[in-house]
Parts: sequence; structure tokens; C-alpha cells
Amino acid sequence: MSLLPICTYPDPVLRQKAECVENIDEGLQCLIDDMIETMREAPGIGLAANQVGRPVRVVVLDVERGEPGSGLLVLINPELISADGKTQYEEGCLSVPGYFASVTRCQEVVVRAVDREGQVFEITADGLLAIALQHEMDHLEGKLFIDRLSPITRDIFKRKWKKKLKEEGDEVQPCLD
Ligand code: K2U
Ligand code: ZN
Repeated sequence: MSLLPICTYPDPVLRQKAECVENIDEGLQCLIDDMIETMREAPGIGLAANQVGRPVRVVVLDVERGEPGSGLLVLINPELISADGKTQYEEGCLSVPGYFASVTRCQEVVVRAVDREGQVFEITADGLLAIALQHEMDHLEGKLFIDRLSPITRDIFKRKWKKKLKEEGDEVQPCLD
């Protein structure tokens, strides 16, 4: 297993719509293992393949419920089946390091996906798992949590992020989408 570099905003791969997985082969299994290790090392409770530069529809999550690793989920080609209610949470993102903002999402979701053995399964989730599922599935659509902020909050974020990039010595000031 290997640690993978996490792409950060405004890397264009974070804006790509991820491609469906056609074949759960050895290469995909290796990517999944590396994503799990990278998520744990970050540390995070979720990671989408776009974030490690691979725009394919794979998400790993570990919203621990007791025993370490007991909450590990691998979702291939996840689909949102239903969503209900509204909830707010102070979100961050491993691809937008150091920035946090309140995001409104659905309170309960039902998601259908394929597991790493190729079996179709469904999850009914609320709480942090529902939030994480929506956050990660947004990544597969090329969407970031900053896209869900109000226009004013998003403008303030973009100004802060431009300043951060400049302080980090980025010669070229990238266009922040
Ligand atoms: O996709 C990612 O960048 C990992 C996200 C997943 C996430 C964001 C917001 C809310 C839930 C999940 C996080 O950076 S993982 C870090 C974290 C840890 C505990 C609670 C929330 C977020
Ligand atoms: Zn994220």
C-alpha cells in the first residue's frame, strides 16, 4: 500500500466529473487500498478518487462507530437513491486545507453502490455519515463544499485563498473557479 498525494484546490482534477468504474480489477483494488491508507494518514473520514488525481467513481469512508476500522466503507459507482430533511455542519476538506465553513445538506440519505467484491448494496445514513457521503459524492461530480457557500462567503473565501497561495510563493496566480 502507498500514500498518495492529495490534490488541492484549484487543481483541475477536482473539477472533473469522475468516470464510472467498468471493471473491478487488480489496479482498482490497489487504488482502493492506497486511498484507505491515505485517508487514515491525512487523517480524514472520507476520500474521493478525484482527490488523489484519479477521476473514477470510487469513495472510501470511515466514520468510526466503536472499534477502529469498524466504519470502513468502500463505494464504487455510488448513486443517491433518496434524500430527506436538512442539516448544517461545519465542513472542511482535505483538498481545501485549513478552510472551514457551515454547509447545508440533506439530513438523511439512501445510497446504492457496488462494494469491492462487486456486490450491490444500499446504505441508509443520517448524522455525520450522511454528511460525509454527500461530501464525497459531490467530489465525484467535480463539486466542492465551497460551491455550496453563499456568494458573499464564497467571495471572501476566494480572496483568502488567493492571499494564501501568494504567501506560499505561487508565482502564477491561478484562476479560482
Ligand atoms: O473529502 C474530504 O476532503 C474528506 C472530508 C470528509 C468530510 C468533510 C466534511 C464533513 C464530513 C466529512 C474531511 O476532510 S475528513 C476530516 C473530518 C474529520 C472529522 C469530521 C469531519 C471531517
Ligand atoms: Zn473533500
